[in-house]
Parts: sequence; structure tokens; C-alpha cells
Amino acid sequence: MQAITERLQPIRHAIGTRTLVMGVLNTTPDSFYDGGRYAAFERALARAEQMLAEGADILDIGGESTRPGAEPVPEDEELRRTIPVIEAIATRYPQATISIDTTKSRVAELALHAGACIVNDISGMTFDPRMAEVAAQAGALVVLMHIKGTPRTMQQNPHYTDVVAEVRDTLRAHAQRAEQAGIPRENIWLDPGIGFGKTVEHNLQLLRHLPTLKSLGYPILIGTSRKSFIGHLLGGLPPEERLEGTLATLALAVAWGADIVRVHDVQAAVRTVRIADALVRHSPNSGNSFPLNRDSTPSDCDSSPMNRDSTPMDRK
Ligand code: HH2
Repeated sequence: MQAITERLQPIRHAIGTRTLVMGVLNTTPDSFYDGGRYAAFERALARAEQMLAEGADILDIGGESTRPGAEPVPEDEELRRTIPVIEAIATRYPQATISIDTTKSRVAELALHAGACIVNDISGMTFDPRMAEVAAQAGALVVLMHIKGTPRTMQQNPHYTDVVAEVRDTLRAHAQRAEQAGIPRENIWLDPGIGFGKTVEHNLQLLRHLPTLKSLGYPILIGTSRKSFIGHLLGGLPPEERLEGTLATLALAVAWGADIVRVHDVQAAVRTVRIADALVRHSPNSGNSFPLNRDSTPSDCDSSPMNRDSTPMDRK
């Protein structure tokens, strides 16, 4: 197996040139959308193969649900759910970029050994004090997410004075701690944690103000896929009926600066972000980085290509 640094090269080079798609693969019995579907080893592998064929850049393997109210899973059980699947995917698909979705340093350590090269930690490496050291020593890339509280308690009346400023400051602090622990800047991605200790309005504010988070200078990952705020905005639709709402958030997240999207529906997401990329990254009038490097609110977007009238040709 190649060293982690070499395996990360294609992913790191792609950042900024197009939106990367991270496919979710939960080997749990109880995840809010795919729980129980891929808990069996062969089904997990088949799903991995399908997501790769559909164009996933990264596979994010998780063995612990972090849905609101979820109880922690014992380490042994999380290892049992994730490590054999990661080993098998890494062996069968050596080009696949594998991420481990965990807050436990031991799970991350064994996953990195088994073939993962990204640690996706919803706690921003705050739940387990050894996590930063493990990631730094392995040369892993880390996704540092914002959460208020823990999955068990986070949706009990979350409150912020200024949600965007608070999330930005916390993410900045997470990144600084990671760098102090020896994780190089280019191996750090940040994530506002949609749905993690946030009301519907908090989630909308964070998405609208992605340019403010982007101004921290790190790639931004967004995870809106089939989450409850989408169901809420559509009159109470269940997770199975939240695909179109998810795709709407992806297109706008790309326009507002997202670099990576974490999704359950890889094919639909790839098609959506390709079009969004064509519009916002390659427009002859916007340059490659127009919407990507700004620290502005959507109301500043009046002159952006998104808000201009289309020409008759465009209306075909
Ligand atoms: N969301 C979930 C899990 N991990 N990681 C990041 N970085 N960002 C996210 O938004 C995010 C995440 C929740 O989704 P899912 O894995 O489908 O559900 P569950 O936690 O129930 O397994």
C-alpha cells in the first residue's frame, strides 16, 4: 500500500478545481437514513463499489450513528463494524480514498492502518485527547467539524448569540490546535456541522454565510444530505423523500464556496455539483475563484453570475 501522503495527493490537488463528493457508508444498524442497509459485510462492499462507480471521490465509513439522541457505541463494536470493511475496500479498490467517520483515536488509528487516509471527526478532535496525535503521526488528512454538545444532547434547544461567528471561531480554534499538534495546514478541512446542535434557522444561516467560514482559508466540507431541516422546510418529509431538497442545498453550497460535499446519493450529487461547478467555477465572467474566496453575505451577490438574467440561448 502507498504511503498516506501519496494516496492523498490526487484529492488535495483536486480541491479548488472541482467539488469533491464524499459518499456515506454507515455500517451501523441505526443511522438516520442508511442504518441497517449496509451493516452486513458483503452489502457494505457492494455499496462501496457502487459509489465508486457513480463517481465518489471519497468513501466515508462510519460505525457509530451521530443522529440526535444517539448513545455512544463501545469501541470494540465500532472496530468490529468498520475495520474489516475498510481492509476489504482498500484491498479490492486500491485507488479508493477512504475516510473513517469516528471520534475515537483507537478506531482512527486502526482504520488508518487498514487503508483509510482521512479522519472525519464530528467533534473536531475534542472528544478524544489522543486523536490529534494519531492523525498527525499517520500523516492523515482531518475533517474538523463543529458540534454544540454531544449527539445525545445537541438538539435540546441549541442557542447561539451569533451562530456564524461562533462556528467560525470554534473552527478556527480547532484548526489551530490541529496545526499545533503537527497536522499540516494542507491536511485540514473544516465543516460547520449542519444539524449538529443547530435549529433549522441556524443551518440556513450557516449555509448562507459559507463565505465567512471559507475566509478562514481551509477547504470547507458540507453535510446536508437528507437531514431533518430539509424535511422540516418541505412540510415534514421523511429522509427517503429529501433528495431534491438535498440537491438544492448542494448547488448553492458550491456557489457559496463548499469544496467537498458529504452525501448518501452519489450519482445524483455528482451530476448536481458538475453543473454547479460549470456555472460558478468556470464561468468566463467569474474567473475560477469568484464565489469561492469571498467573505461576503449572499446579499453581496447581486453582480454574481447566479443573479444575472439568462440570455435567450440559455433558456432552451
Ligand atoms: N453528518 C453525519 C455524520 N458525519 N461528518 C461530517 N464531517 N459532516 C456531517 O455533516 C456529518 C458527518 C450524519 O449523517 P449520517 O452519517 O448519514 O447519519 P448517522 O450519524 O445517523 O450515522
